[in-house]
Amino acid sequence: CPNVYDNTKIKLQVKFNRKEDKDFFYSTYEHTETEVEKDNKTNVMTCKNIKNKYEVMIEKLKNKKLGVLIVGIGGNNATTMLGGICANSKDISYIDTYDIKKPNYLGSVFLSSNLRIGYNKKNKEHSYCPIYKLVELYNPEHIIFGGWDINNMNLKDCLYRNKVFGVDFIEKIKNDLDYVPLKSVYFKGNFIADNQQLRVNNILVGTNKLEILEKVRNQIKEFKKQNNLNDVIVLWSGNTEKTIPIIEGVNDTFINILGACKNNHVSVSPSIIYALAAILENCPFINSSPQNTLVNAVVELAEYKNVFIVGNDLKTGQTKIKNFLLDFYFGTGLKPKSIVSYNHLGNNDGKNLSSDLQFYSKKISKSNLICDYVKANDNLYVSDDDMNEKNMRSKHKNIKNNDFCKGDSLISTSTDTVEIEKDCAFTDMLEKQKVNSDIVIKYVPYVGDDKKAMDEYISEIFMNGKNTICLYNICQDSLLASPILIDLILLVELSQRVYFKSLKMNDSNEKILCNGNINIDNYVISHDMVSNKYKNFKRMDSILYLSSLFCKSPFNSSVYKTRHSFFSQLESLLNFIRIICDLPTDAHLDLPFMA
Ligand code: NAI
Ligand code: DG6
Repeated sequence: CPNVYDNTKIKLQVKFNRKEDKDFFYSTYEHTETEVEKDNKTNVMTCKNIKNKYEVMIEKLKNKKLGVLIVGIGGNNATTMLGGICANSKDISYIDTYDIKKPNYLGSVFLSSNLRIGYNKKNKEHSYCPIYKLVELYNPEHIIFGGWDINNMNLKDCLYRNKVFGVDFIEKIKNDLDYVPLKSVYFKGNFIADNQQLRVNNILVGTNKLEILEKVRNQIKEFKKQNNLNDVIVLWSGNTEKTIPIIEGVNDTFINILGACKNNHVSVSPSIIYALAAILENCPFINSSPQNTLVNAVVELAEYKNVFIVGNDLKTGQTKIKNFLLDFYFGTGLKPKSIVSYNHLGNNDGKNLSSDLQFYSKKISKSNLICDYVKANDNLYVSDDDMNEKNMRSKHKNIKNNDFCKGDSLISTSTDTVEIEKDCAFTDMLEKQKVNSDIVIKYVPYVGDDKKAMDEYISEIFMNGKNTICLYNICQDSLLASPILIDLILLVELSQRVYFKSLKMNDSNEKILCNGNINIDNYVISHDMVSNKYKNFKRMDSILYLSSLFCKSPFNSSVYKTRHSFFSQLESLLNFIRIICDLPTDAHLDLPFMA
């Protein structure tokens, strides 16, 4: 897509007293974490405060050129994001039914929300500022976009097919989206629903999956070269795929998955091919869908190459509200007991999800949230424990399908017991049953992108009373999702320019993927790890946990467990911004007012 507009709306407007040179801004940060040890016999927790000092540097953007390759570029979310960015860039006016409208970036944390920077002594008021005025972000309107789709429809026609924007809007931007998607990765094997078959007319061919992987790498190289880009980010915005089985010797290590590609193993999905290709080309990979693309083999490669990976699934509507409602419940000492989430929609995403296997991936993703809250608030459920444990143990015996992860034949079933067992370890399952939770999604073509969502929350209140809250939400699904795609791109780009030096950093911890070169047949990856070290500074971990705010099912490393609290996800992102701007983190204590 041409992206030639010079837009200077996004620029720094806050002055700091921080060090800088021609390439970097510098700041320092002292972090205190409490190390907790619990004695299970006495139930006593011993706490020790651990301090660590960091030096931080952010690389200046200067003339950096960023490209983004979108998988599923003809889809609703992708074309909505591109149309929105284009309209903002051209600053068009358009008629929306009756009124004249201007474009905006509502729904993007980076481009529309404010952060508290401090306290204004004169006015005795808190001071707030849009994030993009505080930290140097890449202007989305300067990104060079390209991408793949299994359907070869030109994007300007996709805008009409997808039915998100009105006709006047489309007419004003469509020529800027004159682009035919690249040939794509498509494998038989129900990765996406059978009902998508009619779209498949634009695919790469090869004798095996390894050959296809190489072709995708070449497409990325070509895009980078043709557009003279410094960096490329690959974003999966394709249909939800089925959840693939985790198989030892196949997708557990990078070397094994290369072998699996070569042998055309049925579990290697298209999204895994894009992820591997991206990382091998040193491009971060974002998974905006729920499926488990980020298998251990992908993670291992990403960590080895120090390339960022982000997933899974966008937290846009129902789950976003669920997230902060759970903050409200648990934060105020209420006890959720039943959460039922229903929605129907009629876009192509809904059509794909009307197939059991793909629905299963989405269901898992939409259900994940509650587990962590329950674990962190175990004290609320003590009296329920006996009952639940008895119930679940007896159900557990009846589970027939609990080994789906080990085989290839994942079959979606309708009983909750089986689905829960498939998703969680037994202990998690117990946790989960403390709160009944169910997810229903129906495909109703007539409603198109205007998703209708209904939620019922029942919580226990004082003296065993009950409090029921029902929500009815009509939303334009793709308009909620697209700004989050922009945020993820901006976050990953920013994170690529941020380096930390910990005084306690231990360099000897670096992973070694293989000794020397990896050589599978004629496929050679040289051991040319691009070090992310710069003047002894290091980038953050490959698994970019700061993206949790934007993901329904935040993917995290085995070292750090995901924190599902919406408040803590938002604050961790904002504190990250504060740290790199040499501002103190916000403790949310209004001590200056007391002085
Ligand atoms: P969509 O169905 O409109 O677009 C997906 C596109 O991907 C289609 O154009 C399809 O042809 C293409 N595609 C499928 N497999 C491909 C492959 N292997 N290579 C290249 N292209 C491929 O779906 P939409 O609404 O854009 O959603 C995209 C994803 O984002 C879905 O997984 C959806 O569940 C997820 N999502 C959507 C949210 C929303 O609010 N709209 C929120 C959270 C996640
Ligand atoms: C129906 O649930 C379709 C899905 O793709 C959702 O629209 C999407 O995942 C958004 O989910 P949520 O729960 O954040 O509204």
